[in-house]
Amino acid sequence: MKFMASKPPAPSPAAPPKTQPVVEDDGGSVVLERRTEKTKPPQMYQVVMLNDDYTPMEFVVVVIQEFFNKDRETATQIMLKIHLDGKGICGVYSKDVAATKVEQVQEAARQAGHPLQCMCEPVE
Ligand code: TYC
Repeated sequence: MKFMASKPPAPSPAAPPKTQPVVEDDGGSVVLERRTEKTKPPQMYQVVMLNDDYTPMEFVVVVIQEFFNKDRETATQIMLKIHLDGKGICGVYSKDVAATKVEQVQEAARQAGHPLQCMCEPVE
């Protein structure tokens, strides 16, 4: 007959998920606390377009229609707001989508030879 020199190591208990704190009560039972912290919504980013003295109004309207999916009326209102206030918000998106919109606008402006500028910034 064969005997083991020592007991095989007991499997270590699985670690509890960090989001669900585990508390042991007086009786030694394991109690899962109710989770009070909710998952935060992702940070959103607004694409802000800047005014300049050279880019034609019509070009800005077409860019806003094309890349920000606005109808002509809305695109015209946004363009005029930028023209009058110096800047304006074209749309609000997740970080990656906002960054892509900025690149698309910059590339369209570069190709057309206009100094149109836009950027994305976190929404407060
Ligand atoms: N100010 C420009 C003009 O008078 C028009 C314009 C509007 C340019 C919005 C840029 O983001 C802009 N031709």
